[in-house]
Amino acid sequence: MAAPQRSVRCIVLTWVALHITTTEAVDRSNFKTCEQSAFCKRQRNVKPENSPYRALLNSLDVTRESVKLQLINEVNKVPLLLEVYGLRGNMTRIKINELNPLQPRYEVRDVLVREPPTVPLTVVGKDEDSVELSFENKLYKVIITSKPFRMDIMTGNELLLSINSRGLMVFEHLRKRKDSYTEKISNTVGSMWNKIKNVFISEEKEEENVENQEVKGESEAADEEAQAEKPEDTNSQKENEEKEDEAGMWEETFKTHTDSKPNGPSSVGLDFSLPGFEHVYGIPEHADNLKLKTTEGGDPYRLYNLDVFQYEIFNPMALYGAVPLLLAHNLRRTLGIFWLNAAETWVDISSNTAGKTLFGKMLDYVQGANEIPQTDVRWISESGIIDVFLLLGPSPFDVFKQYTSLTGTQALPPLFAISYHQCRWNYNDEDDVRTVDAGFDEHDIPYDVIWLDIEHTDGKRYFTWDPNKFPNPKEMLQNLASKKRKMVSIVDPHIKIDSGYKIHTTIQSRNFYIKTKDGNDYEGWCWPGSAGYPDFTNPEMRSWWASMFAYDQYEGSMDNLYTWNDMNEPSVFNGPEVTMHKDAVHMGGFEHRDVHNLYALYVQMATSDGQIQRSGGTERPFVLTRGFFAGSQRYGAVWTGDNSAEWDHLKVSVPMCLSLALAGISFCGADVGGFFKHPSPELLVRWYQAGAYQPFFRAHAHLDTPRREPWLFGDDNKLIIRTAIRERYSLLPFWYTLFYHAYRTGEPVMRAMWVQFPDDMNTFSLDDQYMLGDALLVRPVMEPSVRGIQVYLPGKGQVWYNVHSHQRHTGPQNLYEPVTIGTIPVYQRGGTVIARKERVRRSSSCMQDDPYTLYVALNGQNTAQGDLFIDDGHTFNFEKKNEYIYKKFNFVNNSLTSSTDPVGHYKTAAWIERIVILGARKPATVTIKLPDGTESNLNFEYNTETSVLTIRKPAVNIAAEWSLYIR
Ligand code: NBV
Repeated sequence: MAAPQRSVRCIVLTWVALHITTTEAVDRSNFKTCEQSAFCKRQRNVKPENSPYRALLNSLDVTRESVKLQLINEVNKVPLLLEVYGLRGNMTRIKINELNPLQPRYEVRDVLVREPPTVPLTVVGKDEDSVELSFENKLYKVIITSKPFRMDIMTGNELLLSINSRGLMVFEHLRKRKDSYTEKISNTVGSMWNKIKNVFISEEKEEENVENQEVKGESEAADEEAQAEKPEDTNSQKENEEKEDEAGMWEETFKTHTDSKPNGPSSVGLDFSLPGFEHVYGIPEHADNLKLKTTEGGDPYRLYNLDVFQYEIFNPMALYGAVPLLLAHNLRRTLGIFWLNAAETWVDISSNTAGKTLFGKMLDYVQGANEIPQTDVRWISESGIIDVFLLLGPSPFDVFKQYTSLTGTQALPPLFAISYHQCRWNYNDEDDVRTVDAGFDEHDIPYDVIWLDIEHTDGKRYFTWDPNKFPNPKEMLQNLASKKRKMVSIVDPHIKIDSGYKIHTTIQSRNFYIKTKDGNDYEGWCWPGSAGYPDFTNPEMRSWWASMFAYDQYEGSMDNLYTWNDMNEPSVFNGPEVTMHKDAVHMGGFEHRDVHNLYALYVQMATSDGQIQRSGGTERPFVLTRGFFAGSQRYGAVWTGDNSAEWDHLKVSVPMCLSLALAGISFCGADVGGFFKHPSPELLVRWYQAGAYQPFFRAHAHLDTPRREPWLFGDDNKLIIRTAIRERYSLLPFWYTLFYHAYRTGEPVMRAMWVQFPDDMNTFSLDDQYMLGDALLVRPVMEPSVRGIQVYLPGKGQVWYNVHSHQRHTGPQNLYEPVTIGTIPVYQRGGTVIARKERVRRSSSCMQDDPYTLYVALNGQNTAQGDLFIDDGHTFNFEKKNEYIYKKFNFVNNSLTSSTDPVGHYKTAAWIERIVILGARKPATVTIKLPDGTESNLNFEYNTETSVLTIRKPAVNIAAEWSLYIR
């Protein structure tokens, strides 16, 4: 590898310095618009019209597993292969690839948890222009129309979704560059060479003919049909040839970077029409509202993992992660489109009702204009194949189940990981760590984890410690362990090129680095200066990386040290759009272009495997990642990156995490307080209150900001922050149970309101309030100096209780809730039971055996149900040895019953110290009956004003079965 030149080094360091200190917003010009991205522009220039693609019905090949047939582009005659699969659980998969690509096109690996089980597809009808397939006991029909090619998915007589109905499908086939000789030659020598040039051209054409004939042999059905209709005149061919010369097809320059594109154009695009749908969601990560907007007249939503410095909010620009899953919802059903492609992707959304006011829509309705609302979605990716899963619901929870059956569910985090985390860039040295840790005890604020950012390393060499600032890491970790606390250290994937650094020399000698197009180790600039980037797509590389987390490899590490993967988009300071050159080469010869959005997932996968392995497979890992892709939920948590200490950034954290949750990633949070800039005390307080009710709860701050530990903002503010953090701790049993469900069934922890109230249109666009599970409605205060907030309480006749005042409200209503700086508006839904631990201690592990309080919130029918999951909080024993307790609580007929799943067995000393019943009537007696028949009276208090019944000391072990009678 060449040594970096001094001048280059200076430029980059200045660049980095500017980025660290500036307070300006994002420099948009660093990032491409669709117009500046050649493939996006090419694809978007194709306007709705008759599609040139035709399905060759003669080539239909039906097996038990799939239906295959060929498609032909009538213009260029390149044959494609269409595969349709019926998948178990109301899904279908559609794959389109070239029938005979010049070289294999990349197909995404390691995202699907297994080859999805199929159900038989049967041909139920066929004529010369269409074929009709059905699956799932004829519940769904797929109609493939030949000319032009389109597909329609129906259930009964209802059209659910159409594909290529707007004729926007574009599949750029791989080809040889036709003008490579001609350009070079004619530029240099001139007309004399034209003769030779012609010779080359005819030779090339001949070669091509030979190749085409080979294709013919392999795909007779396609070719016969295609040849039969080959147009006499060559106008369309000419058009096509002209397109092959378009700028940006074989080379593309953005700012100072040139993408060599040795494989030429290779993009794929397809349109989907969703009749009857006006609301679409998902495709994180964007700093935008929950409900996706139409993109006509602007840029499409972009999915390309990027390190965007000081990102702007409420726009469709790409951010650190990408999940190509879009959900559509209406009053009757929810659908999902999962576009499995890891290349740069753009998503255009249009709608026939966009821009119409509610009044306009009503007028249409009254006047019987009767235009069915429709949303159209167009996906465009730079390379790979078309591989799309249609998740047919019909309920939101069905879609979650379908999606997570493909990509996996949220890993169950260790309990400490859903507690409070204290981070900053940087805690400077061991003394600093000790002082901050002691500060939490002194101020009686619980916390579980203190974090070390890049400055803790020896010169940004990950897996090492700065010998002066952190000379005794084990002692430091031991001190934290004595308080049952943990630490997280940062391990980024850019590796300092330094012949004295073992991690680098091993990666280099094992040939594990990503390569440049010329076959050298790819080198980019990042925190350590010149850095190599391990090829995490290589399973051998990943397993070696995992082995680096062994206690004897990562010196100074202990079992209470966990990991943070930052900059894994990957971030390359001197690369195009601050990331890796697309023509860099990975294992198997695939270009970075093909796998870009997968890189971060692989980094987190290898890191989390490393943590599992170091414990011999017993301990659950915790890894935080900034970049992500579909499936990242299997490896840990995600945060929303470098936000700012601004009210709008606090606000956008809610839809950002809600979108991630819709796309399978429940473990999400935003830097509490905002990363850049310094928050006002009010903003900080509000952020803690909001963060306490988001799945990943971590305060973090930029190197240049003043210190922000919770006690530095005056006593009053400290107490409010403390209350918010303590509220989080008391609700940990509830959070943990929600995560257990996410792990088991794929349902999100933090839920968009419409997920829980799918038939209430008023919830469809809400993104300043949300549900935790089905029980708590949270509406954080995210505006400065307000005395009250507006909250929508949905559900006809649905009862809601303010969790602090226990005031009862009935939905649906828009409630005005007066607030003070201490208020966090949270409501428990009538009909639910949640468990809390109300003796908050210094960390979650200290509370392991503490007693529980059950909160039973009665609905209008005086019933309620809830559950609770308990295990040791950190091992896989719940899974491997059934060492868990799973409880169900059921309140009906004035009696509360606690039953236990008979499979689980786990011993705990924790007991129930209180049962609080919201919305109760005043009883004469309360008794508890145990399975052995003993019945005893319990003490209780009744508050007539709030209708709250508090039953003291049932004093039964949480695992026990019992019934409580209120008479
Ligand atoms: O490692 C330093 C920071 C980190 O604190 C932050 O959380 C990451 O998102 N990192 C980005 C790199 C530099 C940001 C300017």
